[in-house]
Amino acid sequence: MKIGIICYPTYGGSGVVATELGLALAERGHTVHFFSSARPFRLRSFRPDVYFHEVPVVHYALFEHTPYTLTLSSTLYETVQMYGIDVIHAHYAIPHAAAAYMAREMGGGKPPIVTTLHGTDITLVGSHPAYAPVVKFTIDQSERVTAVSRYLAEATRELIGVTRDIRVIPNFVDTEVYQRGLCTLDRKVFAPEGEPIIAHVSNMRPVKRLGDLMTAFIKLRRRIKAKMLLVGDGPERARAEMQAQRGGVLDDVLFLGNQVEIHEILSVADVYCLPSETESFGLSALEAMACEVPVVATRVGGLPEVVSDGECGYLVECGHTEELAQRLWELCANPELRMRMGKAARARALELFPRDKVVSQYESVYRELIKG
Ligand code: GMT
Repeated sequence: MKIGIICYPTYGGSGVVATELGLALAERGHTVHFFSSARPFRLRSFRPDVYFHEVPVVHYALFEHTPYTLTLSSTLYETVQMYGIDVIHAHYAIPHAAAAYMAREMGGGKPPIVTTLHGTDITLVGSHPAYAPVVKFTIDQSERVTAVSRYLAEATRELIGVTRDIRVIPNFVDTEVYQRGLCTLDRKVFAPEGEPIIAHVSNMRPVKRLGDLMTAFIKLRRRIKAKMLLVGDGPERARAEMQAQRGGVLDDVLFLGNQVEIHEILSVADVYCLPSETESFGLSALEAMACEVPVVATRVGGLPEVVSDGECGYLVECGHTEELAQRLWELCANPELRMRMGKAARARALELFPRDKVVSQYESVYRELIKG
């Protein structure tokens, strides 16, 4: 099959899932065309069956904001005509589903569209009255719609009033890459005295609640020596750095910025923490689980579908920093417990979210459409 994948190029779960899916499809013999404003960061090496189409951003004095949706629609349409793409897969509804719709209509109703909802395209941005009508319309107009968790499928019905069928296809992890045994990093670089290491990976937006993470870490440090690795960058980083400094823990918190080899960092971690306000899935938690790292996360959104409470980590109430600190302490202070939970976490990742099983589900969605 020839599959067109639209995604965001930057650090973020939807771009990661889209890129890893495309690469896995290419490995299975399909031809994949990626569409994005820049090369997706996980699309590193060359493959003859993987194309990347950079969507132009055309400025003009009259435009206060460049109409990216239009250039994406044109790029999609042209590429479909030229390469005979069989199906367009839009990752993240805004504005990708709208551009796919426009390209399909320009092409006389072809090719069919699969839209995958990732989370904030519904929960934070998509349900805003300024976007909701077009998000609902383009979801309704897609031939198939998938969501990364049961929670997100339900939220799409509740928040936007979508009534059509939404298939749940969870995110996945490549357990061959994300595994502890392959790590080449020396954990002493981060924790010279053998301190337990807590890791967090995010785009550091308010929804990730870095303030809660830092408050909990400051509380934890009063009880035990520990280090924290923060991977990623974003608007809340500076505030978190200040909080760490004021709390007297800056020496124990390492802000590593955006990183590509996340599995290396996760593999030296002892606990993963994701205290988000909302999280449709929590891909980074799954990646940590695959590396045998138990997770302490909030009981929100799709996280309970990923992290089983008391088995591969703990779920806590959002905003309860005392409970968060307590659970972090339990794992930091007890190597036997975190090892047992880490093993259970990897077993769950292998059982429920392995790459091949999930990629096959997407493949069968495409096949249904192409046959149809
Ligand atoms: O908000 C983010 O963290 C980025 C966003 C994205 O566009 O990648 O993440 C969403 O999609 C991921 C991949 O499906 C999910 O794992 C994240 O849980 C989801 N984020 C939220 O729901 C906040």
